[in-house]
Amino acid sequence: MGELVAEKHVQYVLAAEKRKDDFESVLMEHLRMNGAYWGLTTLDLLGKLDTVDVNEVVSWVMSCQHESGGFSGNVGHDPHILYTLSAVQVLALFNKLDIIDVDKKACWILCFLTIMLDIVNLQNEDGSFSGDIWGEVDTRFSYIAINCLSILHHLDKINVEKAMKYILSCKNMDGGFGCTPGGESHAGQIFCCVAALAITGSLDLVDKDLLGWWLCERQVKSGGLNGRPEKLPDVCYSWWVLSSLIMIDRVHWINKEKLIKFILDCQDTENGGISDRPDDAVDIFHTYFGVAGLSLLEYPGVKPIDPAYALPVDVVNRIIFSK
Ligand code: GRG
Ligand code: ZN
Repeated sequence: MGELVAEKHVQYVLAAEKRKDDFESVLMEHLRMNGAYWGLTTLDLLGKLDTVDVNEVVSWVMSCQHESGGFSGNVGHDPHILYTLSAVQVLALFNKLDIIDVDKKACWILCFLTIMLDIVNLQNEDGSFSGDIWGEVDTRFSYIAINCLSILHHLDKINVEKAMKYILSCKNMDGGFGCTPGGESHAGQIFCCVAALAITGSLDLVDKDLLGWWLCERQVKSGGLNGRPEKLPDVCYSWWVLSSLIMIDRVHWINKEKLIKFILDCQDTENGGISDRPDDAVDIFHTYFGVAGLSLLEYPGVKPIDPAYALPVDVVNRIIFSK
């Protein structure tokens, strides 16, 4: 079995941050905030976050905040909860959620209060969450709201009971969850629902054996995981499926060695980066979820990541559990 070419992946991520005009960067322009979270978390998991200019990143993140409190994917774009979580996660990585600078104290408090208010306003009467003012509802947005508010220590500002009730209304007979009630079970949505339940301490509401069975059935012959039956395996499901299995304590139901091999086989060992499947083109999204998957698999040299918050364990301990 090959090895993780960690240093090559660090170089790949650092180069991706700088590229602005190639094909992939143009496609990524509107979701650069997500890209920043994927790239910077990869660097942190590989112990290389200190190679980045903190002030430059933090001031760019703040330049994407809107009056509503929410963040956009890049300067000049519309805000959406998808980017607000990435922005909060990047600030968390750099330990910028604590007010250290006394002069800017009032400004930071205001910034975090507006983020909190923006998210609270996105909760609907039935407990679900919309992603922005246009109103689309999805269990992804429930997870994002709950993760963000937990990081900001403001979970008490929403109706958590209704939020959990809505998530449970998206549970299917097969044990999985969809994006809205009646929606097909999909590993990505399952991660969102299980992580939201984990953060609010509600995992006892899940049938762990039934869901665990559905999730471990996602492992195919090559060792990789797919997102639903009859689909191709993809490195990013090493995150969506594995984190869910860990949260419900059923990770021993899959073959970890075979999954490690599948992820390592998706590396570009020459230029760095990880792809969705062996021999495909690499990208920053799959590089992050490949490394994060290896972190969940306790691969040597990769820092541990928290399966619910999707942040390194030391960051979560500092923010959530030290207060
Ligand atoms: C902080 C980790 C983190 C997440 C934030 C945005 C979000 C919350 C979660 C997304 C969950 C999700 C729906 C993931 C799935 C992504 C994916 C690979 C979609 C592709 O779906 P299909 O149906 O592909 O096109 P398949 O694999 O089914 O063929
Ligand atoms: Zn993928």
